[in-house]
Formats: sequence, structure tokens, C-alpha cells
Amino acid sequence: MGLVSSQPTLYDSLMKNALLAATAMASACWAVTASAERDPRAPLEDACWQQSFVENFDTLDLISPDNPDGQWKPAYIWGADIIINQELQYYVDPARVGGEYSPFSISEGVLSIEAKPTPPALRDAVAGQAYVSGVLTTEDGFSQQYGRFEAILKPPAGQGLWSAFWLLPSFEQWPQGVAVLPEIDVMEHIGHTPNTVHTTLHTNQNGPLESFPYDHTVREDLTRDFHRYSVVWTPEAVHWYLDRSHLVSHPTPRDFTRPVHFLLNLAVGGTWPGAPDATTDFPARFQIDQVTAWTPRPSC
Ligand SMILES: [Ca+2]
Repeated sequence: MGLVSSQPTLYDSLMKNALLAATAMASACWAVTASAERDPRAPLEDACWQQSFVENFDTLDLISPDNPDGQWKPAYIWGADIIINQELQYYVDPARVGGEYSPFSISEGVLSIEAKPTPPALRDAVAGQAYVSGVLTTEDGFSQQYGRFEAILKPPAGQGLWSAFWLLPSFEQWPQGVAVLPEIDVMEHIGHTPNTVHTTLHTNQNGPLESFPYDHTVREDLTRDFHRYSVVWTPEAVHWYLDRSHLVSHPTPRDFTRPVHFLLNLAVGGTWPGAPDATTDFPARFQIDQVTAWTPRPSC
């Protein structure tokens, strides 16, 4: 892991025609702007970026007592028993339940994070939470300051489901500072509004928490197919993209000064989506085909 791979992704197969069109547009744009500052509103073009991390999820390199140098940690830095946002799930570390249950599975190069009602056999191990699910982070593995951060993924539909792909700075220990901030939410998705992707910055640059949320409602139901969600973070601004097309930009807060790592999780319930109801299908699966990071090539 962490090495460049040219292996095509499931998403690449699905989106080939769309990407060919987008690449043609981008090429035309670069021809005009090649000698000028890169225009963040132009479509993302891989030729302008050097890949610094790739995870294709052909296997899951999970950190455990048997694999302490793995890539993905199945817990937040603050531990599994601290529940945030009044969420209803417990993020299960397979090694901590004796390997009898895992919210993670791999099929044909796609990772699934599965959420479902807590099985009776796990009730004593999940702090009384009604649902089990999973979180994966590279907190003990990959991190990077500035550049492009991206995943190809498909969130689940359904009342009470909250999928997230986000970035946090790495700390030596917890707690440090007033919170684990700043935070860049590359994408969040609430299962009962399938056509909307949420992108947000959280910062303590002026002391108290400030949040800058941007919502984007698109024509497609984002739970039907894999899409590419990207952030480009520079000292000046944070830019978000969906399927390589620019969504929005926001000036980089002053406290965004540390390398950040990846986080992927499927929350159930909580203050934002509300609880699941009889219409919610379980198990629910947040599917991730690929996660990558990139640094800019000076030639673009
Ligand atoms: Ca894959």
C-alpha cells in the first residue's frame, strides 16, 4: 500500500465514457492556462498530479495485535466508547470482539462498511448502542499536508444513515488542543436525501468552533453508482470536486497547518440524520472502491 498502481477501478469501468468527455474538456482548458496559475475551477486532470497514496481495497490491511503495522485503524483516536453527535452505532474493532464479527468486507476490489442492528451476542461489547458499524482511519499510517485527497465510493440510501469521507490532523496523543480540529469533510451523505452531497470545513481559527457547510444537490441519486469525491487543499483555499468537476471553494482557515489523515465511516442516527425507521434497510453498506492522495506536478 502507499505505492502507485495503474490498476483500473470499478468506477473507471463504469465512468469511462464520461471521463473521456471530461478529459477532452480539461485538455482544452489547460492549453489555454498552461503557463498561468492553475485554475481550481477547471476539471481535475490526473496528468497534473503525482499520486502519493493509493488504496484499491483488493485486501484490507487492518491494524490488529497480529498486524500492528497495518494501514487502516478501525477506531477513532478518542476510542470506541466515546459516542459523538448522539449517534446510535458502535464502531466495532474486529480484534476487540474476538474476531467473531467484522463490519468490514472486501468483494471484487470494493470495501464495504456494514451497519446493522446490534446482534444479541455483541450487546455486552458495544456500550449499549443499538447498531454496530465501522470506521477506518489512516491515523497511524498515511498523512499529508496539502494536495489532493480523493475517494471513489457509494453511500447507502435510507433514513438514519450518515456516510462520511473526511480528513483530520494527526496528533501524538489524545486529547491535544481544544478538539481534533481542523476538519475537512470531503463528502458527507445523509441517506434520506440521496441526491445531495455535503462538504464542510470546521475550524477553531478564532477560538470557538466555526463551521462552513456547503450543500450540493445533483441530478443523480448518489446512492445508485460510484462517484469520485475530491478535495484539493492549498495554503490559500480548499476546493471540492464531484466526478472531477468543481463544486465550491473556501479560503483555508489559519489553523489548517498540520498533515491530515483519511477517515471513512458509516454512522447510524445522531443529531443530523435522526434515527432509522421502518423504511431503513439493514444491513446498510457504505462501499469504497479506492482512496488516493496526490501532490501537484509543477508542470501544470
Ligand atoms: Ca478497488
